[in-house]
Formats: sequence, structure tokens, C-alpha cells
Amino acid sequence: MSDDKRFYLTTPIYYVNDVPHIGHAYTTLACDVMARYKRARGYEVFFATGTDEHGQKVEKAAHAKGETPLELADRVVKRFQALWEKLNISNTDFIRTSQERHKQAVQKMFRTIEAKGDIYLGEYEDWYCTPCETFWTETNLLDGNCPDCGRPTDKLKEESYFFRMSKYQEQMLAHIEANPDFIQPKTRRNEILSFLREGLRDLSISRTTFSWGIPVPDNEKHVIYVWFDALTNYISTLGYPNDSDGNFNKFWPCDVHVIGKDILRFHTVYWPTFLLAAGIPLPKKVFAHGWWTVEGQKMSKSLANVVEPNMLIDKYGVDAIRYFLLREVPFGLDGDFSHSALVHRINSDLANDLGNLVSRSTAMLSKYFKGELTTPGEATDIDKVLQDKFIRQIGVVDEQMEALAFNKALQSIWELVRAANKYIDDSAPWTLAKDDNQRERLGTVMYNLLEAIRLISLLVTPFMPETGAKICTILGIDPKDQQLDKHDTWGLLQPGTMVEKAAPLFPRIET
Ligand code: ME8
Repeated sequence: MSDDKRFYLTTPIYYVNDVPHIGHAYTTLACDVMARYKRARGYEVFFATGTDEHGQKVEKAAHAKGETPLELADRVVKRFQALWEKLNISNTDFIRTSQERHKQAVQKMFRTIEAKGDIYLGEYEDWYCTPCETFWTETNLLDGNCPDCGRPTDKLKEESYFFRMSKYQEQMLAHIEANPDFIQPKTRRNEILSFLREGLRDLSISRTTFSWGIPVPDNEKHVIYVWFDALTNYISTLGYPNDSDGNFNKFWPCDVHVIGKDILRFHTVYWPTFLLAAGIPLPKKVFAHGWWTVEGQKMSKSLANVVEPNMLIDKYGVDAIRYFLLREVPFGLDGDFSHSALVHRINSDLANDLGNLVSRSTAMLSKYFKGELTTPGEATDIDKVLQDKFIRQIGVVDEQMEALAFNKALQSIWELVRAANKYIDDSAPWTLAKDDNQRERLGTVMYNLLEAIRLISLLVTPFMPETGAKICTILGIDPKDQQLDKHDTWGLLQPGTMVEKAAPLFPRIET
């Protein structure tokens, strides 16, 4: 397999002091769709996710519950893993920062940068926001509170190891300027460029005030800063530094780190400068998506409006949720979750457009040909228009997927669903069926319709794996034998195939 047929993508690793909600599900789901799409296009994919288990925040949460931090982590990790299984997430690895393999990697990174002379021991005094695990200068604070989350900060003074981040300011600016796609979307790139132009301070990368973390090599009084620890997951998951399975060599640099906009600076300034110092190539792209509010409000425990994905999946089905989250909001912008919008999407796009297309078409084939596909006759103009549109649109979807424009890709696929529905209306099979001389034409129309449905099933599979497989089975094909890069041309359905009359794919939801 050539190098360009490899793809490595990551989600953030989630804190274990919170249980998974719709925001975490969103990032992970977007990565899953991309991973499935790339596999369908013949790529060997490494898709990493996991949990961020160290730091003061987790230590405090554990103590509040009368648990050790590891007990808390063990319990919450199961909830993340169970949710990913339920959401049909196809991750390659699940890294926990409490694992020994990860500790090895973090200590190796620390040692490498220290050996280069870019880590030194000093003293730290600043304002610390524990919920955000971030230090702020006096001028950053808003009325004494954290400028990000608005909560109170504490003044901390401690001996600390520092990373010479300031040394890399020019190099980082030059990298971002020379690589316009490194930070996406563009607005985020501008945000980071202006942040860098203001100048970089050296970064405190160790703490002595708590112990739940990875010790600094040869100075166990210090634990390594949780972000230095967490960001290293992107290479520890690949087996850095020993690389006994060869994955680091094979998959690094990462094709895309997908994150929420809240953690952009860590991924586009801290992480790349650590890598520059360690002499490791930089990731190719960081894509920051927007945030979900719920029914117009910020999701928060105190408002008791946190949307719990398990409940949604049980109520509406996993594919409907997968579809909704990626269709509703352009990837990169903020969005609002509401039950009415969800029900509307399910009823109009899934039940009406897609569901009806499949049930109408298979019902007609069953009625007119006892479910058997016949050999298509010569293509008429409307047949050619349909075929051309499908072949062209597959290329459009590909470009949109490459740009992580999931909502646009789904819109493009739905243009095909609507074109196929229109093809039924324009060719009026029920009229053809009344005339024995039109038998071959009727067979051609049915063939074209089912071939259109086959191509739609290929395109929807990364978004809705169960639905894609269900449609293939209805069409008498083994889903395993259908792969986008090999089967995206028109006319692959075999005449003589028996097609099932489909039960509704998505029942309408009564409101
Ligand atoms: O930040 N809308 O972990 P975290 C959309 N451990 N996405 C949301 C969201 C919302 N309302 N809320 C959360 C951390 N997210 C660190 C990361 S990586 C080396 C370490 C998503 O558990 C979004 O992707 O707070 C965000 O970046 C992530 O959850 C934060 O998860």
C-alpha cells in the first residue's frame, strides 16, 4: 500500500470527570464518518480516541466522590466505551492516559525536549483555573475570573519546569502562513495567527501541588502538566517511542486532529511547538468544529439540559442520530440541538425522501416483476440525465468529504435521493405497467431506480452504516462486497437478482 493510501485521524481524548454527552458524541461521530469514508475509498485508516485521566480536575472530582482517581476513571471510561459501541464507532484504538504505554511516551517526550535544552526549572506565579486546567496572567482575567469559563481562579506560586515555547513563535507563525490548510476553518486560523503575533511566553509544564499525573523523569516531586501529557496521546496511541508495531512510522504525521473550538490553542500552538522541539513532524491539519447549544441554551449540568446520547439512540435509532448531527449544522459552525429539528429531519429526509424511495421502488419491482431485476434496454434521455447526475455527484461528494464538509456531502447525496424520486414521477411506472408493449421499458426504469438506490446506499454507509447495509441486503448484495472505490460506477447490479420488498427504513415519528 502506498503512503498516500494511509489515513490517521483523532478525536480529543475526553476528560473522565464528566460523563459523555452529545458534544463528545459529535466529535467522535464526525471522525467515525470520515474513517469509514476513507476505508471505503481504499485507505488503511488508524482512527484513535480515548480518555484524558490525569490532572487536578479529575483528582478533585474523585475525592468528592470518595474514590481514587483511577477508580473514577475506570468507571467513567466504561461509559465512553459503551456509548461508542452503541453509536457504531469504528475506532482502531482507545488510549487511556493512565496506561503504562502512554506514560513511557510522555516521559520520552519530556526527556527529548529537555535534552535539547528547551525545558528548564524555574518558578511559577500566576492565576490558575482548575476546571480549564489553564494558567492565566493577571491581565487575562475578567473581574478576577477565568476568561474562558468565568469561574474563579486561584493564585499559584510553585517551582515548575518550563518549556521554551517563546523560542518557537516565529517558526510556528511561518508554518501556519506557509500551510494555509493547517488550521481549519479559516476563521480559526486567523484567530491563532493574531494570538501568535502577540508573542509567546514560555509554558509551565509541571506541577507540584497534586500528584495525580505522570512524574517528571528523575524529579518525582513534579507531575507533568496535564496538557503536555494529554496531547502526547496522539503519538503514544501509535506506539511512540518504541514503535514495536510500526504504526508510528506508518501513520505519523497525523492527517487530521478533529477537535472542538474550545481547545484550538492547545492543538495549534502548544502541541506543534512540543513536536518542533522534539524533532517530530507536525500534524497535517487541525479542524475545529463549533459548539452545540440545546434548545438555544448552553449545555450545563446546572441547567439540567445536558443531552444524553444513549437516550436519543434508544428513542430514535442510531442512524437517525448520526444523520441528524452531521446534517443539521455545517461542520465548523455552532449549532443548536432541538427535539423538533431532529423529528423534522427524521420525518422529511429519512422517512419521506430516502425511506419512501426504497419502499416505493422495491414494492413496484415486487408487483411488476415478482422482485426480479431484468436486463435494462436502451437508455432514454431521462435515463442518461439520471446516470450522469449520479456519476458527477459522486465526485462532488468526494470533494466535500475531503473538506470535512459533512452537511454539504449529505445535501449532495439527498439531491440524488430527490432525483431518483423525481425519476419515478417522470417515468410513471404505473402507466407503463398498463401497456404490455412497454414491458421492456418498465424493466429498464426499475433497473435504473434500483441501481440509483445501490449507489445511494454506498454513499450513505459511512454516515449510516446500519441503513447502508440494510439497503444492500434488500438489493440482494452482501454489504461486504460493496466498496465505494470499486463499485461507484453505474450498472453493476446484475439482472436476475432478486430484490426484497422493503419494510419502511425509518418509521415516521408522530409529534
Ligand atoms: O478538552 N458542542 O476534554 P473534554 C460540541 N481532555 N462539542 C463539544 C461540546 C459541545 N457543547 N462539549 C464538548 C478536553 N465537546 C481535553 C482534550 S485532547 C489532547 C484533550 C467536544 O472532555 C469537543 O470536541 O472537555 C471538545 O473539544 C471536547 O468535547 C472536549 O472534551
